[in-house]
Amino acid sequence: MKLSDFPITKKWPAQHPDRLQLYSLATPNGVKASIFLEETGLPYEAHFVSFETNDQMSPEFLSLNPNNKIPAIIDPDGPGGEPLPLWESGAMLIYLADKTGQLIPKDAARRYETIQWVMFQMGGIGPMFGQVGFFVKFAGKDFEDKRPRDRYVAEAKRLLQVLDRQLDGRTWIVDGEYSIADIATFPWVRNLVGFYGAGDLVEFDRFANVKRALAAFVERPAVKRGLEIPKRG
Ligand SMILES: N[C@@H](CCC(=O)N[C@@H](CS)C(=O)NCC(=O)O)C(=O)O
Repeated sequence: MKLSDFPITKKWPAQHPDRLQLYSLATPNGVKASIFLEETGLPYEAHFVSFETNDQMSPEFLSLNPNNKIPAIIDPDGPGGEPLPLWESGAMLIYLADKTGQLIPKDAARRYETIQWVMFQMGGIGPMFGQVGFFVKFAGKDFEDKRPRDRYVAEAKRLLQVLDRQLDGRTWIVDGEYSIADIATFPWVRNLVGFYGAGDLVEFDRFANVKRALAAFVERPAVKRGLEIPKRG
């Protein structure tokens, strides 16, 4: 199969078919992929998926990701030299780290530790912080009953506490080495206190180690670039 055989390339044509194709939007899940790609320098082409026009529901997008969510990629040079379509940002980070040999420890035990923290983000931080966003920033903020909001705020605090303990005495999440665990996690922390404006609710100031690591994360030049990719179409 060639890249041009993928229906998504009809809606988002590849200018550089030899490069990795990224279909995304600069959300906390989307920027995980663009930050990784900016950090490693793997050549890629970014395509803007607009939620305003429900692009993620188009037949072309669904042909790549039936779960109608960004980010998604096609690596034209996947395993065995064949194109590899992939979605779910955690799977993408692990795949790209293995492909490039970057941002994941080589040592087996630390590699699994890194994957463990990526899963912690995927199963905990992402879904729970996302719920906080719904109840604080989006439609749920007008609900009179504050119990659902408080439940997710409490869970977000608990997760921040876990992260804060892990970062105690460590620069980054896994043994001081910047990795895909950080790339998965910090866009969500940034979003919680930034875009969602939930910093006071989750008492963010209590989590000094998380605060310090987030500040270091957003100062990285590749992170600054990745946070703006893809550019709005
Ligand atoms: N677990 C997925 C979640 C992806 C996700 O929730 N993406 C959101 C944007 S941050 C999305 O595409 N939403 C569009 C929709 O639900 O229609 C991942 O990490 O890739």
